[in-house]
Amino acid sequence: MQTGPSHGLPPGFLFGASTASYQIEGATTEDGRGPSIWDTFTAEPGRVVDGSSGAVTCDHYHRWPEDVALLRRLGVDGYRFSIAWPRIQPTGSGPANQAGLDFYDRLVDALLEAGIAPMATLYHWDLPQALEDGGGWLDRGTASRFAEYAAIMGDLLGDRVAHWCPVNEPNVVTLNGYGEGSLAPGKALEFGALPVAHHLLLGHGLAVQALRAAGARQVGTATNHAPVLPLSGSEADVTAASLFDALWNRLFADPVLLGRYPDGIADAMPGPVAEDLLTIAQPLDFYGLNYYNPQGVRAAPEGSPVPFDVAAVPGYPTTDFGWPVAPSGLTDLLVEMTERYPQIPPILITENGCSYGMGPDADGVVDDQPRIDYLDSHLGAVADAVARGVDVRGYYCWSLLDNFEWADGFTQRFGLVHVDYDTLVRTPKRSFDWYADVIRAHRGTTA
Ligand code: IFM
Repeated sequence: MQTGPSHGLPPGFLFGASTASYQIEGATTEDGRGPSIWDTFTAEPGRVVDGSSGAVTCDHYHRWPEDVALLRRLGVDGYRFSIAWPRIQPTGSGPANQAGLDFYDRLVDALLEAGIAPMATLYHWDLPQALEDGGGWLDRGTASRFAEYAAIMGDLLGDRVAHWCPVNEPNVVTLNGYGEGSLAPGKALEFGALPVAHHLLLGHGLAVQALRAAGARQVGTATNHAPVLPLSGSEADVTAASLFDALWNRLFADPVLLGRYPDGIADAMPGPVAEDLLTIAQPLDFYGLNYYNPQGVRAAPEGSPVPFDVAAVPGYPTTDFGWPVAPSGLTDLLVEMTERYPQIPPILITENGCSYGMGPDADGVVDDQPRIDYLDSHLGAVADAVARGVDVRGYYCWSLLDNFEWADGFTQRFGLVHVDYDTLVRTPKRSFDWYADVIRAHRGTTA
């Protein structure tokens, strides 16, 4: 693994940082924004470990000029943010809310002015509550509403946004949001959640078409992937791991990249599946991939609602979230993706990062050396994959800012910038300066 200032990544490699609307914006009741499933979910006692919500979080809605200035100082090539659908269409359909359009219009112009290429995600989990009330992603109509919303955003920003990611982590929405219920909308439907996957995929395909019709340049994905490892060599654990791999990784990548579902899954899907798969498998300009760690899987005990148990893979150091630090998993994943899908377009790492809880010391310094080590080793892992022939074109660190980490509230800090949630003061951490140096060194060595 090659580490060090420039990591030996190819010339033109993009360095970026990522965020998401509900996790950083706050201002959930301002300027006509409608309620989202995350406003509802966080209001239910016991859903979020610290009882918090995204009502204020980093207050990016008001402090975005300061955040763009931070991005400029960081020197990134690109910034991945998400658009809050309920700011654009407060009930998920119908005419656009001008104040919502204006917010993203200004943000994109400011990024371009700072020399930063905007990457926009259309759906990073904040579904308008009105759509959920009509069935949410269990309802095919939500995919059509999503395409209408994509067309609105394509018309507004198609000429200025460099990269589009229609749906963030459809697997997490399906499995955690509708399958086991730890994320909004908090449904525990087990295998009854499979139609959600189909409608998210259909929404992705329809949105790609709508964005292209509006003149969008580069359209891709932002899918969470993980190498899946059986926790023992037993036949039961190997079978359970293979099923989980099909659900976590292949359920989304196979339809998008191969135009078919993994064996046995198409029958569980609603609607005209064969026809829908033609829509889902739109050609893409890049494949956006989010990686954090490998997943360990063992067979579940008799009588469990699903036949697998997911657990941390032992033998690795862990982040403050308890997630294994396994950079080689990223190399393995990238190599495996290109072996499984030889026609995969160029890959962008749309998220990678780690949670460590350090705050400012008496001198105001946030010494987060473990984050530097994590990012360094994962950039090295990307370079290893490139050396093995994988076409990776960029890396977006999760996250620019500490932010609202969903059901874990404010207990996990993923940012290059520390946020004091009482004062909203931003303090760049040591990892911020380190990442800025990496970007500068890369430009210097490959210019
Ligand atoms: O914070 C999340 C992000 O919203 C989606 N990908 C994983 C991150 C860390 O859990």
